[in-house]
Amino acid sequence: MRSKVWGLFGVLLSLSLLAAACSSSSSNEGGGGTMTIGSDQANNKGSATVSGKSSFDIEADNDGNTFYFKPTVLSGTAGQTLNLTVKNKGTTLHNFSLTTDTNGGTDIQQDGEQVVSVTFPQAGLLGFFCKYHRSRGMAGELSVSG
Ligand SMILES: [Cu+2]
Repeated sequence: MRSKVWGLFGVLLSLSLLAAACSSSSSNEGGGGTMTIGSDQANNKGSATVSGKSSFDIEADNDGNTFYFKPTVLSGTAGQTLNLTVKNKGTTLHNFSLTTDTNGGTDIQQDGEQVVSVTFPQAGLLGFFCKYHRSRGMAGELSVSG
């Protein structure tokens, strides 16, 4: 009798964990841990497919000591241009810089947002980062598949 009750509890627990996993993946795919982007080790907060879109929102954020862009990977098409609205949801000043930028990129004040026009590469990936927290994993990529 006792083991039967615990067995049922285990099934219910597994089901609720499954449900949580499904709901969290609906807004963006994957994420978790870190990933290598060029010379950066980025905190991975998932990916989004932006092919065919002309605008998209991403978060520049920090939770405690974890600094990140969410989603971290934007998958698009070769040469695609995209107006990215970068929203600072964190507790400090953040920045959006492409690795090809030579002008220091764009700062985004706390609770503020900035629209940045980006162009996807012809192949491979183009990295971006926050110049203030790059060494803490605040980086991401514009990725072209195929
Ligand atoms: Cu930052």
